[in-house]
Amino acid sequence: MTDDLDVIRVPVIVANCPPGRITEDLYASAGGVRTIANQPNRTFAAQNGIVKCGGSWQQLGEKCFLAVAGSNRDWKDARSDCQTRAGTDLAVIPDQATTTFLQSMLAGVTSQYWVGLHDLPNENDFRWVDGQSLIDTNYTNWAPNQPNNGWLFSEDCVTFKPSNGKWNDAACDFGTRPYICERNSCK
Ligand SMILES: [Ca+2]
Ligand SMILES: [Ca+2]
Repeated sequence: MTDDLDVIRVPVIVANCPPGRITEDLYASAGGVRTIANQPNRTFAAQNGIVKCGGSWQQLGEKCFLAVAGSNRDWKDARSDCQTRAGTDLAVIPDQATTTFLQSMLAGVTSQYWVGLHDLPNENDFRWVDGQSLIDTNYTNWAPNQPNNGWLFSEDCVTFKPSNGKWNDAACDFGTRPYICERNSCK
């Protein structure tokens, strides 16, 4: 046996990422072949820094999105479920291009989906899970008369309505919903 265990194969080229590194999990999900056993945390240099999302994930530029339906959760449990996947959190919608993409990804869907926007620490100071404020992104898409922080319950977590792309603040732990996870396609 003369196999060079450091040789990797280049995954399918479907997106342009900056030169860099990808995780083994992401590499495998992109159709790459694991060549080094028993090193689950090892990262591989991508020869051309290019990788696709893999599985049911949908790609927009350097981002991968996954709509999770059929196992509805409250907001915190939805976020936890996203975070069980490497490098993943609830989706951030920083611009109209992302709104349009998610609308097309969920065309015909009537449910409202949790996304990664909340004002849990400070009322009416909405932040994305990546730390960006709405001033940072300079983009909002609230439904009319939202956010209203509810009536009987405070509303500190935000839903995305695929049919019109609009946001509503909703009670984080009152009722369960489908949700959208996001990760970077290039690690
Ligand atoms: Ca609130
Ligand atoms: Ca509301």
